[in-house]
Parts: sequence; C-alpha cells; structure tokens
Amino acid sequence: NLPAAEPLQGLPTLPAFAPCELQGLYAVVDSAAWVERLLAAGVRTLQLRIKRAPAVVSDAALEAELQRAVQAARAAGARLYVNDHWRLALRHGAYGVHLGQEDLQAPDLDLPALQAAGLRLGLSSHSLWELARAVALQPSYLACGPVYPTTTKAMPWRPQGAHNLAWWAGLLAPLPVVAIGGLTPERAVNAARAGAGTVAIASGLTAAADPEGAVAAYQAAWQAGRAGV
Ligand code: TZP
Ligand code: MG
Repeated sequence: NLPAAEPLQGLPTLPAFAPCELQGLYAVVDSAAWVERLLAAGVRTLQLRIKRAPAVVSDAALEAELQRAVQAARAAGARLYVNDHWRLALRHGAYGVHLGQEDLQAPDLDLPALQAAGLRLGLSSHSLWELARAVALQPSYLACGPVYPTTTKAMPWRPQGAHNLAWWAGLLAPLPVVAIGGLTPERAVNAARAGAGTVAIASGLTAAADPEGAVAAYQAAWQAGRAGV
C-alpha cells in the first residue's frame, strides 16, 4: 500500500478528475511548431511545456502559441496537455493540464473550474512520498520521474530507476503512470515493461538529428516493452 502522506494544504475536496487515454509515446515540447511536426509524425499525446521569463515571451505571444498548439492537436484528434498555464488551457479547450505539486499551492489555482470543464489533470511526482500526497487529489495520471538522469530540467531528486517505477505503477494501478526523465528508446523498453502507462520524452525527440525517426524508435520500443508485460 501507499504510505500515509500529509495532505496538500488548502485544497478543495473534489471528485476524481476525468480519466485519460494514455499509451505509447507522450511528447513534451516547447512550441506549437514542434506540436505540429510531431502530430505529422504520428504522435497522439503531447504536452506543451513553455517555461519562460515574461520579458522574453509576451502574454499575447504565449497565448497565440498555445492556441495554435491546441487547435493543431484537436484537428488531428490528438490529446494536448498544457503545462502550467491552466487558465489558457481552460480558455482554449485543451485536453488537459499538467501541474507540478508546487503549482497546487498557488492561491488562484481553480481546480473546480478545470474539473467542471472536463479537463484532465496530470501531476508530477519525484518520490514515493510525493506520489502518496498527489494521489489523494485523484488526478487523471501521475508522472513519476526522473526515472533516469536528465539534463532537460534541473532537479534535486535522485533518478528513481525502473525498479521504483514498477513498484509505483503497481501501487497506483489502475491510475496511469507517466514515466519521464532520461528515456532513450532502450530505456523506454524498461519503462514500458515496468508497467508505465506511457513514456514521456523531451530531448530524445527535440534534440534528435532525425525526430521522425526517433518517434518511430520510441514507438517500437514501447511495443517491445509492452509485449513483455
Ligand atoms: N520532469 C521530470 S524529468 C523531466 C521533467 C520535465 C525532463 C524530461 O526530459 P528528457 O529530455 O526526456 O529527459
Ligand atoms: Mg509547473
């Protein structure tokens, strides 16, 4: 069983968030152009993760980028999660929102509004303790990472490894677990075998010499890993 965890303070008691469809590859990208390119390559679950200083990208530019990404995903029948910018996700009808546990402490966060609009909620977790705390909110999925070392995001947490991932996926089932962090195609096989609902990939796609080839490699890795489950 999951250990008892200190509840997140000040959050409303809500029913479970809408279930989500997750399998195979979950691409994590920072622009609408990447969303469009990966949709064309066959990716059907994506996250728009724009981390920016307000002085660098204006609010209007951010909103235009997000709207373009949401529309592209919708036209392709794909599922787009928006990282952080939950108001814009709500306004433009994204499939879901992805938040870190620190985001849950923001005084203006309106979880009931997200839920009423039917948006899915994905939450990050980096340890068994964070997992136990987040599960109480009944999100649509829980991301667990970093599974392996990553340079995409600076994080104080140790890589958790495929062993912990398997343990956590077992504890959380049937809630889907998103494996994230340092996943090469070879490691994605391990994550799929460990019972992850999907493998979330950032640099393995966007820093690849051949992103379309990388999509195919990750999809093949996913199939190989699941075949062994
Ligand atoms: N959260 C946990 S690991 C990570 C995030 C956002 C970065 C994943 O990027 P990459 O390049 O696939 O390791
Ligand atoms: Mg965040």
